[in-house]
Amino acid sequence: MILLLYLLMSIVCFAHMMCHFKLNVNTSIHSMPNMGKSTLLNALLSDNLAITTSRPQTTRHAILGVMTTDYSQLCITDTPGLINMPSYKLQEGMMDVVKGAVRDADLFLVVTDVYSGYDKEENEDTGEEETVIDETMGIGEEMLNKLQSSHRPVIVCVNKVDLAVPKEDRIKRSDEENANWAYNNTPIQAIQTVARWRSVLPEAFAIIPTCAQNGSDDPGVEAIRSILLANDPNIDVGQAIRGLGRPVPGMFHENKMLISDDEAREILPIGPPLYHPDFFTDRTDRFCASELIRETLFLSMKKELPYCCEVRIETFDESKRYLNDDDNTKQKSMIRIEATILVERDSQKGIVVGKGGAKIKDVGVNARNKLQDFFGCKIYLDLRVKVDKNWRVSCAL
Ligand SMILES: Nc1nc2c(ncn2[C@@H]2O[C@H](COP(=O)(O)OP(=O)(O)OP(=O)(O)O)[C@@H](O)[C@H]2O)c(=O)[nH]1
Ligand SMILES: [Mg+2]
Repeated sequence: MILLLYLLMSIVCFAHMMCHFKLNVNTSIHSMPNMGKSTLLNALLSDNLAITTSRPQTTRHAILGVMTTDYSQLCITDTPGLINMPSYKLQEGMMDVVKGAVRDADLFLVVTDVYSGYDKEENEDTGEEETVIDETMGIGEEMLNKLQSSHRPVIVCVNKVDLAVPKEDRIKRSDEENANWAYNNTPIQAIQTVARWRSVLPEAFAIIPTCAQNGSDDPGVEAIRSILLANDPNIDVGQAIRGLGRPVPGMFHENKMLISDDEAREILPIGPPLYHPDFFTDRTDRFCASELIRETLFLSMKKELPYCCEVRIETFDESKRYLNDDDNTKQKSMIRIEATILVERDSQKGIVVGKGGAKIKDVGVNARNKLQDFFGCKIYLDLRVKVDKNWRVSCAL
């Protein structure tokens, strides 16, 4: 009887929410690898859903993050970085993931950095490497054509604006101070990059400098979030834009320096919510656990570890995971995870295991801490390393 009542109440609540719902914004994030897509996803959602490392091609899957407010549901899909010429099956699979996300999106977020749009090329006469302009802004002709012809709204994030601060000044400041300096002084690098994006995407709704690394309170991140949530009467898009400091010419279409709530609302599609308000991601806990271990591996091994590794979760035992709120139960709550790190060669196994097992032990400790933070309970973690020449073939995206 109680269960029936609970069910009935849930249905009524959900139906009530549906009636008041105006928007369901389905947006996907694209760029070349390492520009900060996953960092931006996390900052927009104020959560650490997607792993981020300084290695290109960290993200291998489409990762959906959902944020539901009283007025909208924001569905943001992080995608793998674009690879113009995929050279093996895993990369081909990653690019299929990108194509799927492009097909489904109502709105595109393109993440680029303040130095995008330049390439290195060898001068045929001198043999020296020189910087040349890349007309496709680093995202390749195919993606650029798609953005130009899709008739769907595009927001470009000119990320890593903190790096536009002149080198000699950068060293003396924190990341946040660097970003604030850049917002208030509009360095030439940011002005040029915004202008170049405006010339290739004249219809882009907004081209906004961001420092996604500074998290959800970064003024650039807040400006983008306010546009995506413009349906909320408590959101003031103009105020969020003003928080960016001095306006950069070309930031908005039709030479505007500011946009209103109504203009932002116009680009947002109207529709019922796709997910229950409690829904946060389409990725399972097993997937998140394997990604967090992979992130720890990448961060602790730096360059000596090749890309050719994967983490497979063998056991994810939640029988002692209690989702109860009282402190006593929380303390007893535990998840038992057994995972295998797959590498392609014996030599790679040696690197991951380290001298006397020191490296894998280190990775285990760091990964366990991350997993404990993420799942909010104790973690028992058993890590093994195995050589599997074909893991890339057997790994399903
Ligand atoms: N300086 C600076 N670094 C940033 C910023 N945003 C992200 N990064 C760093 O850039 C690196 C790449 O970030 P990711 O979010 O993993 O990049 P990505 O585009 O998702 O990369 P792939 O998944 O490989 O395509 C990480 O080391 C981030 O910490 C930023 O605003 N400023
Ligand atoms: Mg990523």
